[in-house]
Amino acid sequence: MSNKICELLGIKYPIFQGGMAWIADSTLAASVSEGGGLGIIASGNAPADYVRNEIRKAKELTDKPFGVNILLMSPYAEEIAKLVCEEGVKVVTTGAGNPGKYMDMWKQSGIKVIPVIPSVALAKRMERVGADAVIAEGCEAGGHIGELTTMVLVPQVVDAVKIPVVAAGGIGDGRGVAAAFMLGACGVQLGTRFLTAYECNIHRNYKDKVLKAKDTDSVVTGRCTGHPVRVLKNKLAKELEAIDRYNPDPEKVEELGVGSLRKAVIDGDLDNGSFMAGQIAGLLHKEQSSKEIIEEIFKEAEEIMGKKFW
Ligand code: TUI
Repeated sequence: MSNKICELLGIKYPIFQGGMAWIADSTLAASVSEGGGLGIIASGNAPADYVRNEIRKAKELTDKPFGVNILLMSPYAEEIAKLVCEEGVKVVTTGAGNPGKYMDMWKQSGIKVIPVIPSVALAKRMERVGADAVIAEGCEAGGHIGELTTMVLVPQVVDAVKIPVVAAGGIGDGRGVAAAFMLGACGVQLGTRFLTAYECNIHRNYKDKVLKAKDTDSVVTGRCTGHPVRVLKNKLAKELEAIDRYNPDPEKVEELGVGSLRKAVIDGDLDNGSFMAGQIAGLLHKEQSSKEIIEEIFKEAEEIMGKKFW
């Protein structure tokens, strides 16, 4: 059976690995692409040279398609937007903003553009300016999130646009994938599940924190800044939560947040790190290779659906 996302991108399974800042490097992205999904290198707030190097490393590791995620609030977004054209990247996903101003340049370079959107209005705008598909991300997701849950966002976006919709947020296994397809999505993006991949080079403390998390262990911080972020609970998250609740102070939140993702990913600093993860972390208890993750998920989804639907 044909699937619009698989056809659009030339991949085996309609699954993307989320472009997680500081986390999704060429090793993780290439492992997902080799496993039949779409691996995505995160540019986060990194300079263009870092991203160029990761793109070149990924090309050495796989000849399958992979993508680059551009965080639109990065100071290097403009430079990286040009770099993906120079490097012949096949797919760009975007986060935390409106990529409208880069759209023509990317389309002229033959790049498939798939923005992450948290609302129907932005999905429609993205379709109008030429997006090839959209990723509708619900607030169950880790990291920077919108207001709506995946369950309500996905079907409303599906009804509002003609381009394919990829569902993200709260999906961790074959049941979640089957549910996303029932809502009308024709692909999925998973971040948190790939944190448990052997090929995911995060600090041991980060991986263990995800593997040990239970259903209620994440919290949304930074609401007062206008950029709410879902993280696993720890000392820093409690401090940030208290600021939001009792004494909203965006500058204080920014100050505490600076470098905190690095502290989690590189240093494994359990008190002061920002351990971004989605609500589905509570479901995850084992490490696997990216290929095993993808194959297990689609075997389970196929069993539930009673047929191959991709
Ligand atoms: O971007 C993400 N997730 C992220 S980015 C990130 S790095 C970061 N670190 C600290 C503070 C904030 C971010 C960690 N996780 N997901 C995609 C996503 N995009 N979620 C929400 C949005 C979004 C929000 C508003 C997309 C577009 C948008 O548009 C506003 C507008 O301009 O209309």
